[in-house]
Amino acid sequence: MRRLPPVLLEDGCPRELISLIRTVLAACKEISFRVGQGALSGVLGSTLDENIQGETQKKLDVLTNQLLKDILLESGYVKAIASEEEDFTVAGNPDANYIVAFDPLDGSSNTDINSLVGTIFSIMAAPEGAVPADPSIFMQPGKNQVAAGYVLYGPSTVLALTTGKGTRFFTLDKTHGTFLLTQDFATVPEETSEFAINASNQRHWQPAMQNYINDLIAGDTGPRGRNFNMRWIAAMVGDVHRVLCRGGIFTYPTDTKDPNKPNKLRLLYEANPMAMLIEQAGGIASTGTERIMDIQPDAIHQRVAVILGSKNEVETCLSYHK
Ligand code: AFP
Repeated sequence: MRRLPPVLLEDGCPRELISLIRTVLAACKEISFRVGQGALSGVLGSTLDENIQGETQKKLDVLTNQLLKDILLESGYVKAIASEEEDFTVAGNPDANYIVAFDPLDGSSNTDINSLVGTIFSIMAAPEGAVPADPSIFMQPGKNQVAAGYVLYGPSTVLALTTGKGTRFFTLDKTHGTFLLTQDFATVPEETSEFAINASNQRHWQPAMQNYINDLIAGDTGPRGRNFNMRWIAAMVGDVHRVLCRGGIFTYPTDTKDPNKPNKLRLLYEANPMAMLIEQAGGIASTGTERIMDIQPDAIHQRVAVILGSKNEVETCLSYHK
């Protein structure tokens, strides 16, 4: 089985970018071990702190953020980092060419029930002459990403990675500490009968999403004329992995539950990297009104509506929004 560096070299991926990806993965291997230790290493449960977004931090949120931050900044490959768990961007090496945005442990509330969690990352080139301490270097649309991926800590530890030449899966060989290529060029099936949404928010959705989901639930008695199945992992990384493996539509739409927070998922380190992985596998990623990767960000922790997955089903969902 082929290892990660040669696969990326064959793609013509710059050596510096490969080294940066390997640096991210070094931290992820450590995270995989820590998550796997669970209650044995005393890392489950919450801290007494909240992050800038008002969410209670899990102990593993703090630990995984520190691991990624330390290893990335020490590597010298990054000009700056942005993280879900950091209030502001953190400056790195002024001579480095890349910036990394990450969610160190997506779905961290799942750690307490031994369910799926993962690390999501997005890599972009730093603008020429940019100063590491300037947060505006992250204000680039997702289409500028040079690499994006996630590491899913499940029964096996799986990396989904794209450098713009398709989406691939690698599985961590835990005996040798190496990510091995286990699927070249993942493809999201165009058709699906599976959807993922937190249906408890239904009464807060906008009419377009209400109508779309009602029609899915009506199944063969409704306008779609066939039955649909629902799944919800409560960790985007797990839901997107399922969509990449066997198709589906995943959405976290705009809602009116909290007027100060109409959208849940973060653009820079959740929506953008997942959008790139999905598009590179033949799927679609939209907010309902525009392509996610076309959005010009204006804040590090900006949130967006997300509708992604199988091409035909996402297009059907978008037709309700017109
Ligand atoms: P955390 O990373 O803070 O655990 O949040 C996970 C998440 O942002 C995303 O991964 C899930 O799809 C979504 O939240 C789950 O939200 P619900 O609480 O509505 O199920």
